[in-house]
Amino acid sequence: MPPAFPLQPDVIPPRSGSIVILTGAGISKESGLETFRDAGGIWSQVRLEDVATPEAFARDPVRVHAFYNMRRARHRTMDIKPNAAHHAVVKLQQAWPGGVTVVTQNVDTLHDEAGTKDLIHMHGTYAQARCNFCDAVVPRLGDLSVTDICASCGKDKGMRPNVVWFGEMPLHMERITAALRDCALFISIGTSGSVYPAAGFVTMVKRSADAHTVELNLEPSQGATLFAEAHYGPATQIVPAYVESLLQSL
Ligand code: BJW
Repeated sequence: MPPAFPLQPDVIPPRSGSIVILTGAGISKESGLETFRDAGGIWSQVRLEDVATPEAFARDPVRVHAFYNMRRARHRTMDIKPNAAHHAVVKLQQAWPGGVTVVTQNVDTLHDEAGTKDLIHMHGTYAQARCNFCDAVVPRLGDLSVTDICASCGKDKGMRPNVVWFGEMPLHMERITAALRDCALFISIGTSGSVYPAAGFVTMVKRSADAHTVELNLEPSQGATLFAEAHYGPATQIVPAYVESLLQSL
């Protein structure tokens, strides 16, 4: 089916060139999940200092668990499913000869559910729990609580969502840096470009690789001027359209 939203890319990378896609909360918005910094978003409802730092967890773990239990339950019970943008990313990955690595800042599991391969959850996922004492990671789809006991080390009070909070080191940075260093095309989808190190990837790519850079977003992000090309509109329209236009070049 032709894309409902035709779109002409400025530059088509060589078919043997690899692609890195960075995604943020905007790609999951039309699936029914909230973004952080848009009007009415998560950070307008709760202070990040109260729920998204290791200090917050040390001070009030019950509150932090309630925040993530609520988001996990919303995903589970509100029939949240991957949308056309998540599926378009998979389509590109299946067809692009040079390979596509997907780096997501999102802690939801919509890319996984869409069938994305070579997927890096740089901020972890709320579908896993991690022990603060021994670092054991286990799947967790239901609620977490301070009374949970780690199956590996047997301690209580240490199980936390396996997500990266402010002040913590994002995950898999070596793998991400290697993918960015080699890529021919960097595509940023639905992220405000306000949280580092992800916000700096576009600059890293321009410095280390002779890569083309594209922003796909509802509106210009904080880092919009850093990108060579941009297309604006809802992710469910512009991502499938952009992917179709790349695939037509093959
Ligand atoms: C649509 C759409 C639609 C809407 N279609 N688009 C001072 C200067 C520089 C850096 C720092 C500083 N002080 C502290 C730092 C470091 C700090 C940081 O960046 N702070 C900034 C706030 C300044 N970063 C860290 O602490 C990170 N760690 C770190 O830096 O370690 C040291 C290190 C050193 C060297 C190398 C590597 C590391 C850790 C950051 C952890 C972020 N954690 C969170 C919470 C995770 C768990 C959870 O989800 O609860 O991650 S914060 C939150 O922001 C979440 C997100 O992943 C992240 C990014 O948000 P995102 O995805 O961009 O969402 P929004 O809401 O901001 O934007 C949505 C976008 O979608 C918008 O643009 C919309 O327009 C668009 N949109 N609808 C298309 N339908």
